[in-house]
Amino acid sequence: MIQTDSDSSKRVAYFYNRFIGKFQYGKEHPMKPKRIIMAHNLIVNYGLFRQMDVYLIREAQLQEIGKFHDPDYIIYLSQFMSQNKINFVKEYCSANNESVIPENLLEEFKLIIKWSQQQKVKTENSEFKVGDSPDNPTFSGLFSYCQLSSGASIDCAHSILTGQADIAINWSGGLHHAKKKEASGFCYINDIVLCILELLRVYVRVLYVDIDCHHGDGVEEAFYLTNRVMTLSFHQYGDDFYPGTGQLNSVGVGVGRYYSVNVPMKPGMSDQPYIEMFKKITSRVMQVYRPDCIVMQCGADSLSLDKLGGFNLSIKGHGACVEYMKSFGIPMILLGGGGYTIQNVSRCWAYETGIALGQQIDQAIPSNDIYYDYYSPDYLLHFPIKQNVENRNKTEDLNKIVATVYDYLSHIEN
Ligand code: TV1
Ligand code: CA
Ligand code: ZN
Repeated sequence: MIQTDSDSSKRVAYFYNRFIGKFQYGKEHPMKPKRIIMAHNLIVNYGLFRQMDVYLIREAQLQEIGKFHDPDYIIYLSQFMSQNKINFVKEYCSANNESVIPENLLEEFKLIIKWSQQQKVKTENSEFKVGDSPDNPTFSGLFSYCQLSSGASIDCAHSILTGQADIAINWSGGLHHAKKKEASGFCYINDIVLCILELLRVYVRVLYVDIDCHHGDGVEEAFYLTNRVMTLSFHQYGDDFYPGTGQLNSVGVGVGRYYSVNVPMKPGMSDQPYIEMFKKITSRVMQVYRPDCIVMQCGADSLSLDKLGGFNLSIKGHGACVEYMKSFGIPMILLGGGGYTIQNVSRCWAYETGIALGQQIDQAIPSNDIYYDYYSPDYLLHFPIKQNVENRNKTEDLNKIVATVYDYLSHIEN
């Protein structure tokens, strides 16, 4: 392990709960929560956990989720927890030959009923379509999964606000497509919006940076009308690539005008041009916006060889973006997101946990890792990127994007 910066004094809070990795969207579904366990195992086996404050993720409560989401939608989703837990309890009771529901679960059910009555939730809900699209299936424990993912992102905000940490990490968060009352793109509850809303209780300006290969539409939409959050997304765009939003000229509305920044790119982006774009844009954003805090969505589907994304970044290139944002020295929250070639996702997030700690972890994957075989044939941290990939972005197109973004940012008053 090599110390890569003189500033090793950054306190890092890391949030984890092994239950998250146990949920399943479905056998064929590209989103695999197991990658969170795999990343965690690397983080443990590389010895990184010893240098961080490791916190157990808790489930966000209904009223916390209600700070952004629609009460009817929350109650609708919560059935996928209750049913699961009721089944669990039934199994538990029959296995133990008992007929009583454990006290804590009973309390939980009572709270849900009480909250839904307070919120005047309609009982007949047909307007929500979760489960209709294969992207957003209903699965056992779905709501618990959402509660854990968002509980961690909310607690990331708290650990920053209380001064307990300089950098807080939740690799199970970053579900940037979820809307106020709609699931989309594998995302049901928007942990990022909930995290930022918590930060806004104290901070005046929050910068959101999204390097997932997809556009961060849910976060952009939530803050489209405000100047207290600047959303900045780098993403693949065109040829019906999901979700189809995030054009260069989507800049925000009203007082939010020019506080949404989009960097749409064609497939094939490799390290050198991507990092150059990233630095040119984020340096100007930092200069004009001067945020109090950065929330970074580190979706790993922008890596080479991803099953869904078409970019061609190496782990070092992806990590260079995280390192660059860290170099501004203001509080930062790192969240996960997409990433569908799971052995590369875990590699990437372990490497970036090292970056948060100012440490460069070894190239050899620790041989005691339970998932060691996933890292064959080389068993190395840095995988070779795809060769002979054409970057379909011309230098002049990229320069034009930078010039346009600079022009938009010039409208922001200092
Ligand atoms: C079940 C089984 C679902 C196999 C979904 C890829 C699947 C996809 C599947 C898939 C798949 C998408 C669309 C189509 C819009 C729909 C976490 C017209 C092999 C943050 C979400 C991408 C990305 C959604 C999420 C996208 C994130 N691509 N196989 N689904 N409809 N949906 O295109 O940004 O990474 O692909
Ligand atoms: Ca993005
Ligand atoms: Zn994505």
